[in-house]
Amino acid sequence: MQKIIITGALGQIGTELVLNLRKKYGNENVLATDIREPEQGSEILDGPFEILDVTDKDKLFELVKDFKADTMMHMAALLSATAEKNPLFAWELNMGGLVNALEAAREYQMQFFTPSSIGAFGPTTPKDMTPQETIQRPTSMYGVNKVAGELLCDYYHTKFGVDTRSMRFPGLISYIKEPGGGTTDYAVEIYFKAIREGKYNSYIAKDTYMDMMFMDDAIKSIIQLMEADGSKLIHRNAYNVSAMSVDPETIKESIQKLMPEFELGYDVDPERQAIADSWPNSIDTTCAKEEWGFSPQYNLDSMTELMLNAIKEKDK
Ligand code: AKB
Repeated sequence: MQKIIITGALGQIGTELVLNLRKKYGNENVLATDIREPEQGSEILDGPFEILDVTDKDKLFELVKDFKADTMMHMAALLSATAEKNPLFAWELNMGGLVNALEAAREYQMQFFTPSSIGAFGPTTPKDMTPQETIQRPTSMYGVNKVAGELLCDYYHTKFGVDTRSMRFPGLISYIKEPGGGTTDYAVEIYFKAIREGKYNSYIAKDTYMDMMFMDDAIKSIIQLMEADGSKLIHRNAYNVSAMSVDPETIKESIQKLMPEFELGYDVDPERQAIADSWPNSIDTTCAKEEWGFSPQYNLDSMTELMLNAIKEKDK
């Protein structure tokens, strides 16, 4: 990786990915793109930025060519809850954008990364310690997009020799950029509300377990996977990765260790709950560990401490 183009650079993952890659490879070597302008004064503007709608193939090709990119990180997509509200648009954006990005990777011989998700699993998938290779019959549009995306990335690798790599992200927890439109977003909101209001009403029910991971671990994992020896990657599209399996009560207990006064209530949203119910309780990350050394640093309590302190700092 020397010249990297990132789509969806203003999203939850994209924002931190751009900042980290620029630290490592130099500001001028990481081109951030998004469908909208960054806010004035945003750190994203410390390096190159271009407006890009990923369904516009010509513009995408032109940017890759002019920047002489050797790596594409395609992050632009609608998340699960938003995709469910407008499934046809989600298909056009998530699949149309992906195929354009893969075509650019093929044409300009770029290494390629795009995230998959625990959303690629469905209600008939084994729920606990979900294996790397298993039944994938998701019931959400987002899940359909993710499974099709995994297959398409495999196809571009075997058919055209594109160096595609991916992982199935769990809910990602961060304080720099809040997520939007996901099912796992409650696990970020809970920390912000804990600091700002001392209480939170969860739209996900008690006893609904899902995998989560701190954003720093996600970013490190992306770089680690991209730098890994390609000949060792058996399951390149896409690896199960996770750092913890939690329900809202587990996070509450972790917060209460530092803020005993914190209160958690429930106001369950049936749409997002239905998506969560169709996803695994926990996934098995053995293949990622064995094939490229996946090793997350944060557990629930260390992440909770960092999140609460960072949000407090941010609000000062
Ligand atoms: C979502 O909830 O849609 C995402 C995901 C797990 O892919 N955070």
